[in-house]
Amino acid sequence: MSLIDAVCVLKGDVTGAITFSQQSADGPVSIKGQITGLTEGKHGFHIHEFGDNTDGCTSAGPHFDPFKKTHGAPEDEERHVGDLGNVKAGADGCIVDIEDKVIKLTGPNSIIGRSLVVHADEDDLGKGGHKLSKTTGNAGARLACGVIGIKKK
Ligand SMILES: [Cu+2]
Ligand SMILES: [Zn+2]
Repeated sequence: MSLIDAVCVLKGDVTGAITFSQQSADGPVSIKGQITGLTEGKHGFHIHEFGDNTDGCTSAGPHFDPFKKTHGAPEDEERHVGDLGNVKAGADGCIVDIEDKVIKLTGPNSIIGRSLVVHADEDDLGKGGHKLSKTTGNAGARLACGVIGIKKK
């Protein structure tokens, strides 16, 4: 029995449904689901600051970054809270199965009410040397997004 579960329905050029589960107050969050329609390869996968889709995925704003860090990999000390790295799509689709220690479903790192975004390109995890590497990982267009809400029991 998890403490709290959240869910996000991704809509846009690709579609998907992703659930977030946190088992204990300080525990990691497990992120599971599927995305349909992605091209094969890696795609940036982030929590963005705003749960606002009034102007499509653009109004989701920048990466969720309450501590004013630079963009990085999920395992880096220096990362945005929202930096979940990449998901990887194969010929038969994309299964998401990630565990993250930084995002939470309660408290200051809570992602509830914010947006999940999947990108056209690979997130370079801040190490690509592009002018956007340190802010967005140069992950390209926002293919789909959705607001993260509390999941029905
Ligand atoms: Cu993003
Ligand atoms: Zn970031």
